[in-house]
Amino acid sequence: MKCKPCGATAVIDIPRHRAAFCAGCFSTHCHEQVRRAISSHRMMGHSERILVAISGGKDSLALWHILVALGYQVDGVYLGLGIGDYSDTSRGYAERFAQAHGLTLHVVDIPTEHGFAIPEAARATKRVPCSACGLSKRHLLNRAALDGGYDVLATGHNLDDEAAVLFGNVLQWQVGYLARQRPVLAATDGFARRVKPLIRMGERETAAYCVINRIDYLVDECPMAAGNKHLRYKETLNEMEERSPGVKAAFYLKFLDDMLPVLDGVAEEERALVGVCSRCGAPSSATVCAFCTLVERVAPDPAR
Ligand code: Q46
Ligand code: ZN
Repeated sequence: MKCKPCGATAVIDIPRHRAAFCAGCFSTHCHEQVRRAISSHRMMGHSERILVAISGGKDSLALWHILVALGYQVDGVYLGLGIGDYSDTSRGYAERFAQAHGLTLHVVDIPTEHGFAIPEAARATKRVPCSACGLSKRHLLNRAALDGGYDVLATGHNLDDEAAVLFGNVLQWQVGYLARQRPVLAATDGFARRVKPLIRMGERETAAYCVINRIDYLVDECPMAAGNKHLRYKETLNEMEERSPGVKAAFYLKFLDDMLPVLDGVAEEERALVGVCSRCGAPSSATVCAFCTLVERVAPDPAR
């Protein structure tokens, strides 16, 4: 197997691109995929301050590494979820990466700062952990970006993640969710701009990028992920991809090109509904936002 760009011995093949790459050309290829995603969706500029959400896993660390290599000014933020050893270990990977590369990492620890851990929130709300986790992440990462004066919040959602979410949204015809499933969500009152620069890279590619670039990442999946329906959608899409390489990228990337423009009007309507949370001032269509409602339920403030 020969590297397509340079002819050296290849270390990885990417059937969807009908190409194999040596280590050096693979890193260049990944940088190019991210550069293309950023420029074709006008995600951000080099003069802007970027905050990247870091979990300690392969996607977020690869993203941080690539954005720095592409010359962006990027700090990281790690969110402590209080998921036992998993959280302690993942924080260690995030901190070691930041230290080794001389980068700034902010840490927001939910148990210390908000008085609850994600497993408790799941028990109290009687919903799957990812539900309380997802809403806490959205709220707290956005707040970290706004409070830190960043222009952009970048997350490590990759092609597999986005294709799985799209698959779920299509199965249920969740038109509102489909309209908001964008690689860039523009800044609005109370929301930092959110971008997903890894939409052109699959998770096998982010893992290979980390190995090739000696980025130590947490391999273990979150113990609370069991039963997550997106994992099942990923398996289904992977089976299809094995038989027809490229089908996953076509499903998602063609949605961006051909379907999202049709849904522009729906996105506007959803945005027009937003008001402000009476407790924390975050955008919310209810009097009290979903995060403040969760905190109230799991860790009520005795003074209130
Ligand atoms: S961290 Fe949180 Fe994920 Fe764990 S509880 Fe679910 S959403 S699986 S990316
Ligand atoms: Zn609130």
